[in-house]
Amino acid sequence: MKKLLTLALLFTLGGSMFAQNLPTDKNATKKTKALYANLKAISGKGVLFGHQDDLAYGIGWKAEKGRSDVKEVSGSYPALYGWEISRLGQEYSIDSVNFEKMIGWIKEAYRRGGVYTISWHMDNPATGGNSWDNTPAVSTIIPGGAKHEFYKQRLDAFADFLNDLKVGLFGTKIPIIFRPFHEHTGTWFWWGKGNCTADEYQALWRFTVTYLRDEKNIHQLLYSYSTDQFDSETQYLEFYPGDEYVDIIAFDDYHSVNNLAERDKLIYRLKTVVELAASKGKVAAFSETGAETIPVNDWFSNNLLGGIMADELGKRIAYVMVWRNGRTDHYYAPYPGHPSVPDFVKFRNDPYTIFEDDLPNIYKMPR
Ligand code: BMA
Repeated sequence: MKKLLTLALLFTLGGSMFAQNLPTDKNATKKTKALYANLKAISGKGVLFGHQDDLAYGIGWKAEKGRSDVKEVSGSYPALYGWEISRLGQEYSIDSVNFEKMIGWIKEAYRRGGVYTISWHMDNPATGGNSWDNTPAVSTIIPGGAKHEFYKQRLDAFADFLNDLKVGLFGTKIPIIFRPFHEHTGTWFWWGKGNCTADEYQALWRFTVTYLRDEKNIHQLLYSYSTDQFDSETQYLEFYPGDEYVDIIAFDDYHSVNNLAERDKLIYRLKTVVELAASKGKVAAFSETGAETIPVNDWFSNNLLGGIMADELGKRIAYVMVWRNGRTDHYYAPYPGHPSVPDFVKFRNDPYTIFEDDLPNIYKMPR
């Protein structure tokens, strides 16, 4: 409770300084603007903790009401929930999450004050293969490309999905941090480095934002630009589509965080996104990380929080998210009985980490 009150006060103080900073979508909904202002206000005061597919499944269970591995080991749900919409339009996502149920979970946790981010491992539109089929395809879906209409239909399906994410008498739309075409500094996705040019990537990004916002009337999105590892600002910005199209400056990294000898790289990346975000009036984030099967018992307090807290600038990211608890050989958050649980509880109790029950009303504009 004390942690909650302190955070509420800090949000209020921080918010008043930043309330003028709006998302790129001038017609963003009130709640989307409030979420953005609060994410800015939190910079330097705490970091939201997130987990992919948290409510959909965990180790030893699937789609059971109220369950969450994070909650079962720490007492609270995460503050941020990641969801993946690959195969949107079919019944189940690539990770076997039923889309109807996903909508239900998103509404449920929104009512508790949770925050959302959505990624999209989109199938390769040129070949019909999956997102790891890195046959060049971006040029085919940008305006003028042979598959452009097909891509618009994918965005139409996404817009329908977003329009279903509404609650209350007035159909309030749930704000979502949308993180398309992620990890593009890597070569493994069809939109990644080597598989399209920077110009093509930027054209794709700008078309996506413009189409959803101006044609589909979607005003509940914050757009997150999210690279994989990078070692210079030039590399980070190589595919950057422009300040008018990005709200959140982020990166994914499963490497430097798992090799303590590379901590300087992690600090550099955290600092870089924080500095870029500050100079552009945007939010910085560590959009994806984790250690598969958590082989190190103090990973959360040492590798992750230790890395975040190691530098006064680097710690100013707004959130960090670990990946999904998919299988007994592919999980990133502890589950009951896992040897890293005591350390995860320590991480959860650290005054700097924010779980769902530490959140103030993040959808209310700070004064
Ligand atoms: C990857 C793995 C896959 C999953 C994909 C999309 O990192 O977790 O099993 O299908 O993300 O969520």
